[in-house]
Amino acid sequence: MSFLLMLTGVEPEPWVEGFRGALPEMEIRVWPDSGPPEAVDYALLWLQPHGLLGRFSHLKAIFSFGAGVDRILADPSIRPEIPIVRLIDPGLTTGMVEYVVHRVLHYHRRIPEYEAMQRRRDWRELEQPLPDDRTIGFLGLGVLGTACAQALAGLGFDVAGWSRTPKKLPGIDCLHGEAGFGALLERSDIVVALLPSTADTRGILDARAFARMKRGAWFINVGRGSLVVDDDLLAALDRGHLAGATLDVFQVEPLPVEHRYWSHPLVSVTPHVAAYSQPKTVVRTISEQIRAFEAGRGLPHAVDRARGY
Ligand code: NDP
Ligand code: OXD
Repeated sequence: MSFLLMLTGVEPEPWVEGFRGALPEMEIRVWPDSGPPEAVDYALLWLQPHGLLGRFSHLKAIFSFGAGVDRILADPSIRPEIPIVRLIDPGLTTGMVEYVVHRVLHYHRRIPEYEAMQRRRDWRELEQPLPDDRTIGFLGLGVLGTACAQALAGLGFDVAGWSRTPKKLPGIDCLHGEAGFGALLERSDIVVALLPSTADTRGILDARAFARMKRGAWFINVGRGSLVVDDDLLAALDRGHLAGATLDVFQVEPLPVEHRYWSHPLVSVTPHVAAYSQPKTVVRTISEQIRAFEAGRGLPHAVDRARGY
């Protein structure tokens, strides 16, 4: 059996070492050294060049190196019957919770204003609302959205979330559907986008959506760059409707050097690092799924291609 790692921009050594230890019966190969294509049983993909997967005629399943599968689903060379498994991993979830909680607290505790005051040598105390006076609204209440929402509810924030299907989660006001989308935007002081990129979500954060957000609200995008109409976000920031944005994901990555986001005074940019896949947890997560699949127990985290996530 052979397991092919096709990981663009990722140092392969720790992954090869990890999978060799966890799956000793499997030959671990690193693309482009895939060996005989018909011998490849499984593939692990991150930012794979499109068009190459068709030649692996005996592929049993594809694993995503990340939680988002939009780029894998867009590859026309993947046969429709091959299951694609998204990553649900404790390390990934921890990273996302840390990132989102950090950025919410940054805005909640008025750190951007204190930083501006420091530049003016201005020593004053600003009025500080309590967490339950702030509403944090999550677009997306999946594995990651729910973990972040629960962490912030645990800190005392008023938390709401929006999903495609109705949900009940303790301590979180769960909304769904068209009406729920507008209601969430209108009541939130900080909006966190943690949606996948699908036919239904691309461009969902446009001028109309930003106009529905409270004046002075903050926006955090850790889902996908394609959710946002960039010019509309920049316009909402420029006219002072939004107080600031934290962006970890972009339409084009790496973010082009000339993009306005890099230098906008109200925008914080990070290079798609909110959550990160690490061998320490991910090797075990994926190896256990391969073993379970080989034992006939299925692939519970296989994505629904029609739904797009
Ligand atoms: P999940 O699949 O667990 O959750 C997706 C959520 O989005 C669900 O609540 C789903 O609703 C909701 N959703 C999907 N489509 C719609 C829609 N049309 N209308 C309303 N809600 C919708 O994904 P994860 O939580 O694991 O990850 C979310 C995304 O985060 C990933 O797809 C990826 O793009 C991004 N990500 C970014 C990372 C980074 O480092 N910046 C790292 C990891 C992930 P329902 O519950 O009803 O199905
Ligand atoms: C992603 C990830 O899907 O980093 O963006 O996991």
